[in-house]
Amino acid sequence: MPRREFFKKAATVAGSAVVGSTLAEASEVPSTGHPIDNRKVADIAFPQKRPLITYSDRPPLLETPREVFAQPITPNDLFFVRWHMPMIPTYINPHKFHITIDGEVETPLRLSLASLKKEFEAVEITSVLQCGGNNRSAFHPTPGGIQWGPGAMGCAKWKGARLKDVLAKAGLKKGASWIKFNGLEKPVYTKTDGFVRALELEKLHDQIIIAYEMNGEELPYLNGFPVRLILPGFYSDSWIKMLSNITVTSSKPQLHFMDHAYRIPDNDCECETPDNLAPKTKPIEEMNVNSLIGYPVSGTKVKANAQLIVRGVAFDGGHGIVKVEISIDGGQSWQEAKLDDGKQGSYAYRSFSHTLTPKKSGSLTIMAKATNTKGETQPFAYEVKWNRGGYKFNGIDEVTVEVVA
Ligand SMILES: Nc1nc2c(c(=O)[nH]1)N[C@H]1C(S)=C(S)[C@@H](COP(=O)(O)O)O[C@H]1N2
Ligand SMILES: [Mo]
Repeated sequence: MPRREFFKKAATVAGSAVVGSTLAEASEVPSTGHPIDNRKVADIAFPQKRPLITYSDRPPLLETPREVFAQPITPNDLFFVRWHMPMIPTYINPHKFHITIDGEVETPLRLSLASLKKEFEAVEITSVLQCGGNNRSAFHPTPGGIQWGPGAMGCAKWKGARLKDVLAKAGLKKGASWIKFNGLEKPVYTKTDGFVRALELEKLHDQIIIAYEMNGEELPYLNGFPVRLILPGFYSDSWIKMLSNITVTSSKPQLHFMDHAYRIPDNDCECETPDNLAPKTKPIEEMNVNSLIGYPVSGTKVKANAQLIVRGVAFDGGHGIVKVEISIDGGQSWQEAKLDDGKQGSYAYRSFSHTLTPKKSGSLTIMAKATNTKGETQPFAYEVKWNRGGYKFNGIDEVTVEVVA
């Protein structure tokens, strides 16, 4: 599409967004249709948390504000929170807590937290945890579900036992093919399906762990104390919190939250339109390439002719980030940002920084675009293919700052 046309199209999209029009019009650079950040943190905080953007308090649905992503590790007390069921246990005694492993195993196990720590090799992995619906509100038309901005994600250092080692101790029976995971919370009505997820045994690998530590501390209660499943590279719908039961099965279990939620169109573009929904769907699974600017945030006043250091994070499903580029002319030209040393590993955030000097006063839109080792990159926000669940949004990020003389 010729540049003119696509900017025209983008302007229409921005104009139709709830909050998009005024800033887009004020800017000299045409907007790409990315929503403007307008979310505010709540006045009150949940236990073990600082105030976060709050969508619901029962169950708690909390989003991390953008400025937290100027750093490559997300602090526990600023980490986002998502629960499906409102009945979350109000107290768990770590000395009495057990996780059971049953089903198609030779020896069913009942492991205490202490034995999980003692009997299995402890491994550590730094990994991004991102909700499949992160940035759902950027889709047009907006799909139903929590209207997340870009902060339904975080990156932490997780420590725990390999799921593989725990299953080996129980001994898998011949014919074992799926692993089912259940947490401790309950639906309000007994007839409502619990949040149970399953993983195909084929997809088990060494870096899937049952974590009891997050950034060197116990997991915050709302992030799954005392243990949760870590599936590096996969969207977090299967990262079961307060994990209390693992059941091995010989066939694919029928589960509401596997068969009806967290699915995308099973076609090449993983896309559909509201009036032409794809007939077949598949689980969302591996994360696509994405990036977010943590500093500056939209609305920040910056000085003309002074250095501005743009900072943020980039990541994908584990292939690794090779490049982050910054544009200040609406995506017509790009400059490569500096990346960190990558020592946190390919499942972690790769942080970037880029120094620029705004010349003119007025509003300035800064965009960031990441590319991974497979050459996969981010489309403009208005180019992102739509799906009914609002999953996997990875449009080029942008913030609009105010340059003052
Ligand atoms: N037990 C349990 N685990 C769960 C969920 C849940 O509702 N219950 N939600 C999943 C989803 S969809 C997300 S996005 C992540 C959120 O993890 P967090 O609350 O630690 O950020 O937890 C996952 N694990
Ligand atoms: Mo999620």
